[in-house]
Amino acid sequence: MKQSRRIAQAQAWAWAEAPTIWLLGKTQAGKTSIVAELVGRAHDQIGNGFVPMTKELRLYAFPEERPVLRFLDTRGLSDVADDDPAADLHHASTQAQVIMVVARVDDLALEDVLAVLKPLRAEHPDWPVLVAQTCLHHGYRRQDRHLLPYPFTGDDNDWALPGLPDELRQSMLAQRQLFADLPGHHPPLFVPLDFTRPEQALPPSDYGAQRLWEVLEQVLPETVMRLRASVNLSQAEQVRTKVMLPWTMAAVAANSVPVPIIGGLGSASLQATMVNQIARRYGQPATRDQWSELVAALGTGFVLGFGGRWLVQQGLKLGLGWGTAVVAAWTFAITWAIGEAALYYFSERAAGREPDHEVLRERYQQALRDARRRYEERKDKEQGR
Ligand SMILES: Nc1nc2c(ncn2[C@@H]2O[C@H](COP(=O)(O)OP(=O)(O)OP(=O)(O)O)[C@@H](O)[C@H]2O)c(=O)[nH]1
Ligand SMILES: [Mg+2]
Repeated sequence: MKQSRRIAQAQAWAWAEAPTIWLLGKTQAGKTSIVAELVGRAHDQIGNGFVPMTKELRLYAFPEERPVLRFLDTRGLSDVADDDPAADLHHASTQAQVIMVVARVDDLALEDVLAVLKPLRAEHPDWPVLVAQTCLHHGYRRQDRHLLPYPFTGDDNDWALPGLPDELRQSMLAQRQLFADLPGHHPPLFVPLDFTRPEQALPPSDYGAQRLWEVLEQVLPETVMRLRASVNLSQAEQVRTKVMLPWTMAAVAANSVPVPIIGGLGSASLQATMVNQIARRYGQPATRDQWSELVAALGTGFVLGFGGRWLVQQGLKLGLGWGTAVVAAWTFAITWAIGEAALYYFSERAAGREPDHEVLRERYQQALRDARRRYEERKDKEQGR
């Protein structure tokens, strides 16, 4: 993905109050059921399996009082055949940042869905696409039950699962193949699930819900951070989750090592943009003077210390290329630490106090240590999955 695109995406997510996930699918595919399961509302809007139910676009904020995520439930596609769906679809496409296609696993007639999805993905190649493959038990024989614990990973391993009913294997594979030539940077993420009613006697009734949350976590890292910390976020925490984390992740993804710090912070770097946004959050335009003070306060330790030493010892001596794991960890740590320093600096200014340079340096050093741990934890968690 081009760096400019990544920046634009990070910006969009950092600025959006809560990212919106668009549920797209044919009528009675299970869209509203997913909303109901994830946000705990809309149960009365679920259909009977035959007659189209959802009649208009509906936005569900989650949690309701302090939304960090929104689900945009839309009418089933075949339901809009008699009138023009273009306006609805256009409206949805301007609201959402993530698409969740919902399809019954045995439904291979997805032309209508793909006709909407393909041009959309061509226009926004970096939008994550999830495909919820619902109603798994449609591929079961009478005696089959859900495989437990939930085994699906959404990739080729799914075919080799012991005990997977043949019919389900075949339809799941055939359905995934329909998405093979979807334009865009990444293939869709498939999540098989089955949200049943108690009388269907297929426990658990939320089969696959946990996996769906995990996949959302993968595509919306900063959102999930917010979700976890959504109760009573202090302003500093808000800056961390809404500004620092997305920008730090963008810096890692874009491989944007903050080298320019050696000669002062380059104004075009992702880190500089992050600092400007932090300043703005505190109602403090980051002036040239403030920039100089911030960099000067960090001192030679900042310029030559962690970063400089690392560059010389690791980067140049060992000839490590950009893009290695070490560089990623370092980029994460230093970007995060710059954010912490800026957070302290501008919050003090906003409170009408002179930032204490000693404290500023301490914050920076502490943040470097914390950030490295934070990064290792993230990585371990991802690899452990
Ligand atoms: N067994 C099972 N039933 C499901 C699943 N998802 C949905 N259903 C059932 O399918 C029917 C339709 O579900 P809805 O969630 O209303 O589907 P929808 O896509 O919102 O439908 P429209 O609003 O009409 O477009 C309901 O009877 C649900 O209980 C699933 O994963 N497993
Ligand atoms: Mg519905």
